[in-house]
Amino acid sequence: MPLFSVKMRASRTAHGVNEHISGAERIVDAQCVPALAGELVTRAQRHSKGNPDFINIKVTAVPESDCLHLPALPVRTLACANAAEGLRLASGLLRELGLTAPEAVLARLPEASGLRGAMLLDAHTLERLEPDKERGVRATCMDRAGTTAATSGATGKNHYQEALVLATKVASAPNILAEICISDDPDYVTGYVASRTLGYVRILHMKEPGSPEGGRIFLYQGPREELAGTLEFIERQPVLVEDLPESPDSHPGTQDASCPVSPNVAAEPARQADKWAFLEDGLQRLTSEGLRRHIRDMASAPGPHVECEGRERLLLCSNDYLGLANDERVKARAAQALALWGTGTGGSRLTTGSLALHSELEQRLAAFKHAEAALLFNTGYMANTGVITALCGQGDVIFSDELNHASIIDGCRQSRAEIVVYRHNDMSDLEAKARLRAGRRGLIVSDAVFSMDGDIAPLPDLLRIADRYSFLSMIDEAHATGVLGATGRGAVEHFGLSSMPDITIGTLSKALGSEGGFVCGQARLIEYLKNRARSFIFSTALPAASVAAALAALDILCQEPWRVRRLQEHTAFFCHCLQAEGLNAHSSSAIVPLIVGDEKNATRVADELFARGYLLSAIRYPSVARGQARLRATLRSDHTRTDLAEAARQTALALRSSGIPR
Ligand code: WAQ
Ligand code: MG
Repeated sequence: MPLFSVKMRASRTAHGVNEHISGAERIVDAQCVPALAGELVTRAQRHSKGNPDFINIKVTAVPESDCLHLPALPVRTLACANAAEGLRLASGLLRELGLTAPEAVLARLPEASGLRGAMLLDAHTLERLEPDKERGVRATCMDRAGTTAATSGATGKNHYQEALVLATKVASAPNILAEICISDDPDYVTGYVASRTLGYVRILHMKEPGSPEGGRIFLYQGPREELAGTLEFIERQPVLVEDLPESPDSHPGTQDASCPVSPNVAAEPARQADKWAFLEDGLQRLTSEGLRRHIRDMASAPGPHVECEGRERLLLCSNDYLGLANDERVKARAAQALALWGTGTGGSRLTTGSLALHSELEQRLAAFKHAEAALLFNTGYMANTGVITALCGQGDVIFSDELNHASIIDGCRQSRAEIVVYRHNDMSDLEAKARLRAGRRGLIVSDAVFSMDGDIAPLPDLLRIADRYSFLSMIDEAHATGVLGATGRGAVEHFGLSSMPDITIGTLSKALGSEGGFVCGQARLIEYLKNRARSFIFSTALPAASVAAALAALDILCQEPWRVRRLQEHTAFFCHCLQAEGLNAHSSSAIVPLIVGDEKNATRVADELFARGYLLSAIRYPSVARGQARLRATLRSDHTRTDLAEAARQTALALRSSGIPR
C-alpha cells in the first residue's frame, strides 16, 4: 500500500506581512488522503491564531521502502511547581548528558522563539549551525505509524503526540545529543527534554501560562563534515514512529519512578512522576483551546438582576424564563411541603419514596400537555437517557437531529441502537434516511427548541415522517414548555397541531422554576417506563419541596399566561434592538444566540460584558461545534424593556470593541 505525506501550511497576510498561522504533517495510506486533507484544512481554518487567507496542502508519495520505523522514545513526566523549577529540571537532565553549562543552552531559548524551526547548536561551543538562521531547522517527513484519517486528530493539535513523534525522530538523527522544547502556545506550559538515553522527559512547567515565548533547540555533537547528513535526516528521512502511547499516561510502566532520573532530580523526592499529571494536562489543553470552564457563584436568588462577584448584574443566561424560581407563592408551597414531608424522600419511587405529591404533579403535567399520563424523573437529563434506553436497544434505529441536547445524545449512545444523525431541522434529510430504514423499529428524536440556537424543530413535518414510516416520535420541550404557544404549552400549541408526538419530554427546572424532568405520553408507555427506565428506577424520588414548587409554578403558568406573552414580546424586542445595532439576531424562543466563532473571542466578549454588569454565557464546544462559539442570551418575562435595550447596546459595544465582525 503506497504511503503519502500530506502537509498543510496556513498563513495570512496582514498589513503587508505574511504571518504563519499553522502547519501540520501526516503520513497515511493513499485511501486516507482525501479525508485527511479535509481535516487539515478544517484545522487551519479553526486555528486560534486567526483565519488564514492562504492554505497550502501538499501531497507527496513516500515509498514504504524508504521509511524508517522507529519505536517511540519511552515517556516519563516530571512535575514541578513553576517555570523556574521546570528549567532547573531541564538543566539537570542536560547535565546528565555531559553538558557542563546547561544553563547557557537554556538561555538561548528566547532567541529560538522567533524561528519556524529549531535552533541547531553545537552542544559545546553553542555556535549556531542552521544553514538558514531566520527559519531554523524544521523536522519534517514523520508521523506515527498507522495513522488513518479517523485517528489523526487532525482538527485539533495533540501537542504531546506530535512532539513525541518529532522527538523520536530527532533523537535518532546522527550526532544529535539532545533536544529541548517549549511550546509557543501561550497556554501550553508543558515542555520536554529528549534524547536517545534519557527518552522523552516531559516537564510540566517550562514557562509561565500566557507567555507566547516557546522555542526548540537541537544539540549537535559531532564533526562539522557530518552536519549535512544530520540535516538531511531531520528534514528528509521519512520516519514512522511505532507504539506511540496514546496519552502520556496510558503506559504507566514507561513513566514510573524506576526510570533513570538525574541525580539533581532524584534529590527532590516530591518531584517523582505524578500519577495525576494527566489532569493538569487535560485542563491545560482545554485552556489552550479556549474551552476551559469555570463555575461562577451567585450571591443571590435568580431574578432579572443578581448579585455576582461583588456587584449587581443583569442576568441574561438563566433558564428561569418566567421568573418563578424565586416567586413568593412558589416558595411558600415548597416551604409548606418541606415542613410537612421533610427534606428527603428516602427511597426510589418504586420502594418507599413516592409521595401523593408526585402523582398529583404527574397528573397535572399530563393534563397540561394534553397527554394520558406523565412520569417524573430527577432531571431532564435523566428523563432523556431513561426514556431512550428503555425504548430502544440493539437492532433498533434512532434518528437524531445533529444539534440535539447532550442528554439525548447520551441516551442514544447508551441504548446501543443504530444512531442515524440527520442534518439540523432538515426534514428532507430525515425523510431520506428514514426511507432507507423503513420497516425497522425506530425512534425520531429532536429538541423542540434547540438550546444553543433557539430555533424550533419543524414538528408538523417530523410527525408526518414518523407516521409514514411508523417510527416513534419524541420531542424534548425543555426550552419550549412555558415559552412556546399562547399559553406556554409548547411546540404542539405553537404549531396549532391536533396530533401530538408519541413522547414529550419536559423539565421542571426551567420555566417551572424547580428541578426535575418528566415524560408525557400514553398510559401504557408510562407504565412501561416505570418498569424499564433505569434512571427512574434507580434514583431516589424528588424531594417534596421541589415537587410542590413545580405544582405551584404550574398553577401560576396556567393562571397568568401574560408571563408567556411578555417573554415572547421581550424576545422580539431584544432581537429588534440587536438588529438596530447591526447584529444578526433572531430567535423563535427565549434563547438568542450571537455567533462569534472563535472560542477565546467568545469568552473574551462574555468577560467584557461581565465587567459591564451583564451576565451572558459564552457557549463553546462541546455544547456547540468547534469554531461555532457564541454568546447566548436567554430572556426572562421579568426583564424590563429599558434593561433589554441597554443590554443590546452594551452587547454590540463589547462585540465591536473586541474587533469581532458581525
Ligand atoms: N521542526 C523543528 N522545530 C519546530 C517544528 C519542527 N517541525 N515545529 C515547531 N518547531 C519549533 C518552533 O520554533 C516553535 O516555536 C517551537 O518549536 C515550539 O513549537 O509532552 O507544541 O509546536 O505535552 O509550539 C511539547 C509537548 C509541545 C510536551 C511542543 O511546540 C508534552 C509544541 P510548538
Ligand atoms: Mg505552536
